[in-house]
Amino acid sequence: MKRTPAHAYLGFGSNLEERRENITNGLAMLRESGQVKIIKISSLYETEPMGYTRQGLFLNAVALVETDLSPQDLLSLCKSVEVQLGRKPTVRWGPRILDIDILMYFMESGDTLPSDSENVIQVELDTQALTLPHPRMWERGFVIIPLAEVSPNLLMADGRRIKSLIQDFRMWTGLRLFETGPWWQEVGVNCKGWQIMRFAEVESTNTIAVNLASFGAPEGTCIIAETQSAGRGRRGRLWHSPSGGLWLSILLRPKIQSPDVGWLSLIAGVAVSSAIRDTFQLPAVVKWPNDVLVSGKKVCGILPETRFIGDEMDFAVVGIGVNVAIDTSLLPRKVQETSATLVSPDHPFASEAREALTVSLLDNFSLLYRQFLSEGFSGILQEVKEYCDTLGREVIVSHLGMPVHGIAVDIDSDAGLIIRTESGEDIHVMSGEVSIRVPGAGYACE
Ligand code: BT5
Repeated sequence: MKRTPAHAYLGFGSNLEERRENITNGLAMLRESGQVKIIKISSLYETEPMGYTRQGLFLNAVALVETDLSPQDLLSLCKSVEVQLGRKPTVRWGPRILDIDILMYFMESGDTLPSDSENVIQVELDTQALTLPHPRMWERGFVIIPLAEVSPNLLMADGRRIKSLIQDFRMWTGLRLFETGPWWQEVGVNCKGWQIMRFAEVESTNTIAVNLASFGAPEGTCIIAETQSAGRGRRGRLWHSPSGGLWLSILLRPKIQSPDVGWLSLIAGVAVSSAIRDTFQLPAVVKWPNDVLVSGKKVCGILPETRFIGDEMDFAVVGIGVNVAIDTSLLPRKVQETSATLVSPDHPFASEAREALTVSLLDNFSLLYRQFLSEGFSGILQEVKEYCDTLGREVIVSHLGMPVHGIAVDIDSDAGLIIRTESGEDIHVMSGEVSIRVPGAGYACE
């Protein structure tokens, strides 16, 4: 009888020469051995070295693989790949071309993945050559975060799911997202694909993304800046972007004809709200069409910009600004009254928290965007409605230059807001300034 293949998690690390290529070459060699099938790979993370710290930054990733090899034979294969790629003996935790560790190894009694706990047996080993599970993996953010990305539902010994560790911002110490997606396409697995470009200070991440798009940059390019000197809001308004916030722009190239981009703002709004809920356990909601609020205060603004050639969209840039850990006293007094930051800039893990939010946000955005492309806006409408706090509220929206007053009763299949006026007429508004009536206090938020 043919044995059901085992599953293993492998950790990859490289901090010498072409780090990214070292890891992709290692993955390709494992696959080409014919004895390892690569099922899923995490994003690439750049991490500060531990132990021997006078060396360059590492790139790390985790892969889930399927194999017929025993743990010992899998280890031999990994070590021979390291050697073929030029790894030389070095000090413990010293610089290396490529390190491949077996983190965990699961035997299956059925055709299941390790996150389905019932049919799997985790192999435990303690020999001189190999200890399983890897003895130090739980203390290492550069293992846990990518592992949680690959298998968020993996059960830990204490019964918790590994995804719960993502919210422990200490895990993100010394870690930042380097690249997701295309880096491992070469090894033959599909991906979700964000190519991250980081800047210290820019005028506006949207301006950079629009320029790159005009020069042919691909879908999935993502610009992140520490600060913006001329961040933009809608209609020429200023977006204040001190350090501590997440200021990013995503480049998309959907082949669609509708000139209206309300769906883009709403996808981004849901992706941000859901990421804030997961990462900070704060009750984030979408205020139609382009804000995210926590307890009535604006914590995020969204700015889509598009270019069409003829009837077809050439590109869309979605600018997203999130006040993750900003000093709100740097904002003008009036803006302070309507806005908030998710955590204080003095939070000991503020920058780690921002990194965790970024990864979660990009993951959510990918899922929603792909669903939108395959099913249209109606495919994500229900989720949008669940996050949209504007529904059921008394609002005033400026529509065709005139204020429309009524109750926001629904969102239509074009992402427009349906407002029922006092006379019972339903007016569909495509985008606009929404003021929400706070009982007993006039209209709030713009
Ligand atoms: C927005 O415009 O809310 C869209 C903001 C988009 C910002 C991102 S950051 C990355 C990317 N690059 C850019 O240059 N832009 C995007 P709007 O709905 O027009 O709201 C602008 C108004 O929000 C301003 O007039 C202020 O009242 C308020 N505001 C400005 N900065 C803020 C902040 N940091 N937090 C909260 N509110 C702010």
